[in-house]
Amino acid sequence: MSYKSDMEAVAAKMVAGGKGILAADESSPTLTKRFEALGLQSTFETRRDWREMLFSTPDLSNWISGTILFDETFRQQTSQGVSIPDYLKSLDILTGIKVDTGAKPLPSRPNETITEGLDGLSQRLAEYRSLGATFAKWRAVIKIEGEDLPSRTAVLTNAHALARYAKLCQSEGIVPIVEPEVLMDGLHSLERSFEVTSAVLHEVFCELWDQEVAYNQMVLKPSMVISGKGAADRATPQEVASASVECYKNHVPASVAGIALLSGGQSDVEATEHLRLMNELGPLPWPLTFSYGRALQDPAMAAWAKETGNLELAQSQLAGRASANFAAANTR
Ligand code: 5MM
Repeated sequence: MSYKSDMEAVAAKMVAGGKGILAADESSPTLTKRFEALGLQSTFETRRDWREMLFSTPDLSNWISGTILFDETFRQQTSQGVSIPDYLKSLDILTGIKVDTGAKPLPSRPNETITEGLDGLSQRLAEYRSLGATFAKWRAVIKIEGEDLPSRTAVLTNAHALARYAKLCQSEGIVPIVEPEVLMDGLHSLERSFEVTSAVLHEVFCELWDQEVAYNQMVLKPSMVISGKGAADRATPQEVASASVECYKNHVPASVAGIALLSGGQSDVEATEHLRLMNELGPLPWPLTFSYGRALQDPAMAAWAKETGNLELAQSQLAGRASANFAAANTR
């Protein structure tokens, strides 16, 4: 059975009109860490309540085309007893699912990781599709440290796994989000970030090509080209925008359905400003939008911690970030 036209339509919808993707796919340990830092309790129910609050934000689908879920949320029901994928569908929001099983130490390179999750992936994708998923996500994590990291081994193995995942997704009728994240942790310069992000995107697209992944049926979720968090002379927002766009233009084929950036630990305001400045450099070969996690959710989580159960307070924070990023992605 050919899913080609369905996947083209889903990929186009994910990035259409400046809408973006809400990355709400924190694994339970990660969400627990974020909750506990704010004094919130993390249980099966409290995680469900938090996510239901996010998804039920009034008018969310004006700015958000889809949301990425962790398996736990995917199988949960709203307080009204509706499955989360069905609930999102009723709101005209596409359901995505994180299918990697995490970044694990890379044998022989203990300071670097390889993202795992390929075993049994076809079967898992078929099940997710039958339950309402239309797209998936897999995140590779690349660390910069001096001139030694990342190693070529880390870049090549992660690029290969990303492409294996993407091809399996397309064989099962699911649009892959391909997420090679170059971490912004560290002291590195903008130039080093440019060099590493270029090398990573180059290898990722070589692998995607070799494994015959259809570019118009996928969305790329890259990190920005940005100075390390601890760098002495951090690049300006304008420099980040120019370097990022130059890097993507060099390495991302124009037929890719779209680019949806990750925020990677930037502040919410900074992530929006970078997106705006990049779109100002257009016209670009692909729609350039957002797939933020922390940069969309952080202010809402702070409000939720302050007054848990006050939906309006937290939802107004999410609406504020989502609409600001929508506006940034529509900058011409
Ligand atoms: C939402 O966080 C995702 C990762 O969660 P785990 O570490 O628990 O697996 C992550 O992949 C996220 O989707 C992207 O990194 C984008 O999130 P940010 O916060 O970087 O925009």
